[in-house]
Amino acid sequence: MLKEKRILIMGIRNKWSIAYGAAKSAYKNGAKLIFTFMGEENRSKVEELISEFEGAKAYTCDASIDTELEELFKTIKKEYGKIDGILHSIAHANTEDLRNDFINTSKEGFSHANDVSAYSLVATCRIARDLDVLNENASIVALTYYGSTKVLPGYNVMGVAKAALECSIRYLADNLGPAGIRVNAISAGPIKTLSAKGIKDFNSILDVVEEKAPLRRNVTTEEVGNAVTFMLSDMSRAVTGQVLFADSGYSIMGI
Ligand code: IMJ
Repeated sequence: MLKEKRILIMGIRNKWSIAYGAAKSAYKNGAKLIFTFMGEENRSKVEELISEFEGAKAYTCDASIDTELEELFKTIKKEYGKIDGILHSIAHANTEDLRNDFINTSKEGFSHANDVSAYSLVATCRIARDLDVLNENASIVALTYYGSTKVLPGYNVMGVAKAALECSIRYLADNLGPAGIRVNAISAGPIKTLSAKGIKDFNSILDVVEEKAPLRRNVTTEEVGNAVTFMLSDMSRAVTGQVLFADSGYSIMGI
């Protein structure tokens, strides 16, 4: 599905990352991969992780800093020319904001979560477009979660940030549509990634999905990755501005 397509995967950390599951799916489907990760100190770990993807290279990038995005896309343009797709797999909130009641979210914590998790997509799209890095028919995909529209214990300010991300997807899809560029999100079911570590009662959330979701099971990063591959591929050519749930159907249930 992604033969000859060059795909940038932003936000890989370890083998449990959704970005890694997506990379496996994209690679199996013929994509050539480029990665970004946070923190130069993680370089050797990430390089080892992506060594199974032939020809893949990794660049550090803090997507909440516009100048780092500019450097990244300048480098990509120089080394590869234009690209065909981007996966945005980036989110962060301060731990105290996921532990305390939402009402206590500080102004700084609120803007940090929105900066890193939502605005970074807007900046990524704009800077990639302005530097002419995106092929016509390029597809941009972001990851989101059910907590954007429903209250889940502890999701708090991340829910607000995901709501901003999903709404940004619609406005970005409108702005980039005339250039043939699509913007969509995949809403993944809960998965034990590093981003779920330390979240209290996470196991009981996984149990509820197993019990209540139509498919009666949780999802894997590779399954979410397959939904990402579909959105990155020409099979979804007519789809833009949408949120597609890869969640065993959990989100359709009323009770
Ligand atoms: C995160 C918090 C609370 C409930 C949660 C999650 N549920 C799920 C997640 C039910 C599925 C994971 N998720 C969808 C996220 O978007 C996580 C984002 C996140 C996680 C952390 C943990 C460590 C930290 N900051 C974080 N920022 C964002 O310091």
